[in-house]
Amino acid sequence: MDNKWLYLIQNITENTAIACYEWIGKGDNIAADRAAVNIMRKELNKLPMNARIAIGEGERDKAPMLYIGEKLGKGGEDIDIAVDPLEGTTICAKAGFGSMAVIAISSKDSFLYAPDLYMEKIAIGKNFPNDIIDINKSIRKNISNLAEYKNCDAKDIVVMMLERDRHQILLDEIRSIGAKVRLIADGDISAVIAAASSDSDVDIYVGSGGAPEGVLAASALKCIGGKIQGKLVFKSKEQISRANKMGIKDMEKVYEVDDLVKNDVIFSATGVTDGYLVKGVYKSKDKFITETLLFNSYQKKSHKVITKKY
Ligand code: VTB
Repeated sequence: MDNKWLYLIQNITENTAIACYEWIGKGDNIAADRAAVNIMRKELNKLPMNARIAIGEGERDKAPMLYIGEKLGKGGEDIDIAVDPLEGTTICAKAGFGSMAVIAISSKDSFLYAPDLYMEKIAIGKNFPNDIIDINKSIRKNISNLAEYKNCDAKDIVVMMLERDRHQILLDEIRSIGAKVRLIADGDISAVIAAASSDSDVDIYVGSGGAPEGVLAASALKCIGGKIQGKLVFKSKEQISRANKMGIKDMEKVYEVDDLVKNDVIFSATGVTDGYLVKGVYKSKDKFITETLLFNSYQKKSHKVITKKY
């Protein structure tokens, strides 16, 4: 990976966010996602690369997809791409908080090649000892370890999680510990990045969300630091055999950043609607103003880039 890709990728998430602009608050998730996918595919096809979608949108959404295995680009360097053209389609449709256009690129076979399943996740920021979190331990233990290391009370710990029925037991347990829970409607890539960033008050992200979003979040953490552990969630024999065919043998494996993204990576996320990390795209006279998080792992650089485009 080198810097020439940084701005090419930034340009794509910016243009994708701009294409979503007309669908913000229109109540049509599918149209918003389609607009994002179409422009992202068109823009990716202009690049000098021999690229493959390693992490794409899957069957879970039944949305217009950039599908796993799809080939893109004009020819050139072998590259693998992870995309979430519109992370938070419902957020965008409801003009809610925190939708983004997201891409990560890396060398061939760098991203975990996994089917579109759920993944249990736990994530924190950098500069913690390695054993502070353990996805196989109770949430009580994880929060108390974190509080002890931070020299604070468990009641001061801020936990971010998706508001889902499947999280009720986890939520009750966290509340019984007394920690503060910030529930979000969608968008767990942002949530993991927020947990990893020192300029957010979120201490830890927990819960199950999409596995593709887990790989994209790990791409960001590979650049900015922080720790994520993820375990794929299998709900049927069919899902297990599909994963098996994709090379996954250990169904209990705990994936960390370097398992999810093996090599250097570039990550770009442009806000569609205002969120914890970036502002959403807005129009000022005839220009679109966008805010983008642009990270790379080889220089450990993270920028927030504000761009005006016609
Ligand atoms: C999360 C979230 C996404 O899917 O991964 C979630 O980050 C998991 O699926 O924004 P459910 O909605 O079924 O819980 C999204 O909400 C949408 O892709």
